Amino acid sequence: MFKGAALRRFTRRGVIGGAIVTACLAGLAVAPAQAITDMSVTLRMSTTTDAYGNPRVAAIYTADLPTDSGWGYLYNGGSITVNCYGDDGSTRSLLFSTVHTMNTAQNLWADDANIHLSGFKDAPKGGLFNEDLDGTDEIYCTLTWRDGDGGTISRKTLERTGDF
Ligand SMILES: [Ca+2]
Ligand SMILES: [Ca+2]
Repeated sequence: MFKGAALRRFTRRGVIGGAIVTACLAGLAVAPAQAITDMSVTLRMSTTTDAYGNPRVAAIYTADLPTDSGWGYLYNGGSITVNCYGDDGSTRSLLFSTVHTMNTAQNLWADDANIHLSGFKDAPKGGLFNEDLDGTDEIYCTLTWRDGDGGTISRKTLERTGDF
């Protein structure tokens, strides 16, 4: 009898222990990805000259999204839409719009701590970014992250002013 009870206790412990180990392993396997809840963005304007000495203007933008599951989000269809505008008081004009995904651009990638975007759009000076005729052009961008489930985060860059 004693031997049987001890065996049953042992077996019960074994079953419970096994269940705990299984639960822990399952927990590890299905642990939710670190949710993306923030995004920092930057914009700078750069004026250069091309090979023929003609001036060009570039809008250079970045985004960083803290997450330890960046490649997972990108493989599941994560994207960043960049819309850049000229500011005109109560109105604004869309200068360009572009969508970055892992599959169509090499400039959207991840490491162990972040998803990164580094992109630019350039044009001749006096062209695309010449959004006002008074020599003071005001450019800003909104960057919108969309994950594969439809979750979004949007951030607006600082406005950059110059003769573009
Ligand atoms: Ca303006
Ligand atoms: Ca202008």
